[in-house]
Amino acid sequence: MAITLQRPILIGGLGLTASIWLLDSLGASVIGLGDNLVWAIALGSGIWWMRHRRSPVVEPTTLPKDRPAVEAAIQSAIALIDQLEGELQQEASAATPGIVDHLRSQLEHLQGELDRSTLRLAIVGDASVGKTAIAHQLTQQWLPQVSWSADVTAVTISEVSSQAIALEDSESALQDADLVLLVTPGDLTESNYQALVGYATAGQRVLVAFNKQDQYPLDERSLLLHQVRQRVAAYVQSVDVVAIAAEPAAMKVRKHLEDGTVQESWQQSSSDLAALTQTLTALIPQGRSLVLATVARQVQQVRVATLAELNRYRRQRAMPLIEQAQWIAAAAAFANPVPSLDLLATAAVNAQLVLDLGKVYQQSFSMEQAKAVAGTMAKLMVQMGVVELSTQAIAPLLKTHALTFAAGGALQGMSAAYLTRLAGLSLVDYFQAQSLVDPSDRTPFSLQPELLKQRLNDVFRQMQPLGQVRALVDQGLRRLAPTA
Ligand SMILES: Nc1nc2c(ncn2[C@@H]2O[C@H](COP(=O)(O)OP(=O)(O)O)[C@@H](O)[C@H]2O)c(=O)[nH]1
Ligand SMILES: [Mg+2]
Repeated sequence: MAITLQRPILIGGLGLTASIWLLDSLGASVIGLGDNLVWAIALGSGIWWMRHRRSPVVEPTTLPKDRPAVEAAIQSAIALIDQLEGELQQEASAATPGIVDHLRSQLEHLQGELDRSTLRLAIVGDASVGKTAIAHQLTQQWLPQVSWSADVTAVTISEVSSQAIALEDSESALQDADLVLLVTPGDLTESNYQALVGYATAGQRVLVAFNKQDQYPLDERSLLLHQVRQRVAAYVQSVDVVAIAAEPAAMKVRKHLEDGTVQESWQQSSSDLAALTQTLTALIPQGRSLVLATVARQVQQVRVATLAELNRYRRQRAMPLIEQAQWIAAAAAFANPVPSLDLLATAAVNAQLVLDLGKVYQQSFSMEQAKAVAGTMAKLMVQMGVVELSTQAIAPLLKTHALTFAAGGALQGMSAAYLTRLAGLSLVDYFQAQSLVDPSDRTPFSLQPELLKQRLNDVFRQMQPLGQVRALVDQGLRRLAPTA
């Protein structure tokens, strides 16, 4: 890899007299340092990236409700996939194989789902809470007497155990369900409660069946039901929390006979599902909107998956840009140390990098705006004390190395590299968040300094651990100083 200097603004932005001969003369060692320095910093940012990658993407939109809105959401997701496909064509080898086809076929399937007339009920809960018993009773007692409509012609019932969810991460019977019936034999456990919150916040209609009522004394039952209702009130309406006994245990009955003896026998009481079947029956007329909600939720999932791929790919394109810029900043500041921290910050954030990263994230703005962003970032970094902190962290590490060398601008070089990386990664985060906004809702570019500050703060914290800084300095110096 050779650094080609086609970026006059980049050099100009550094405000240095360093020119092409300098970088040429540093030649091989510059490039060598680049790889190791990048590697050292990447260690830290890699961990940072893994963490961020795993955090769920929460779009600011609420799910569409009626059919035209859901259809519009499908069209918008198609447009996003088109965009992904377009961007991937620039460098097809970087794409996850088959991703575009996969996303498209998912959407096609969902388009067909708009007319689905079979409602899907998933019964969820821990082992032995009575899921099978409930499914059986519903199939026997309830299904035969439901009055179907054009919208809903059938209900499929599937059983999903909590263990299966934990193992599978995404059990499809559960993912596909229009209705989730969570079964509990008492107050909800914490893990059940968290699962419920998950379904509800994803947009699923959740019902709670408080089963095995027969295990509680009559006078306690309504109090217990009230408690469960209270616990889930934020996510589930109280009519959707029902008390049932799917398969009550047989009871011992004592009969006192006339001759004074006592006769004992077992009596099986019949199942009591009335509250549940009543709620389910009332939901049948809402079948269409339940199906639409499922489609909307799944379209959203496709959208999130598309954005994830888009962001993965964009980040892949952004990293070499950051590395190159960080690298040039380091070499320049090393050869021509700037006297003040403010200048160091200015040297580290250059408008060309801002512009290039903006392009990767489809943010259109002018060079003037890019310069303004770079200026704002530099100012923020000084204000936040980031420049001082990173310089302070790097300086003592340099003391253990040859003094003459350390005096020669290594501090500035290392700091410039570190700060460029910080600025670049923060911008990537910032642009990534901006790109979640639907392009049609997007106003012309205007920087939101508060958000940018937040990103800087987050990324700085991720890059801070001393081990990372030390690795950077050690590796960097080994390359910069052949005699050290
Ligand atoms: N006492 C009582 N036991 C029940 C009730 N419903 C189910 N059971 C019993 O709980 C046990 C587990 O039921 P099952 O339906 O297999 O639970 P699953 O593992 O959730 O499918 C069985 O012995 C059932 O007879 C109920 O309402 N009351
Ligand atoms: Mg079972």
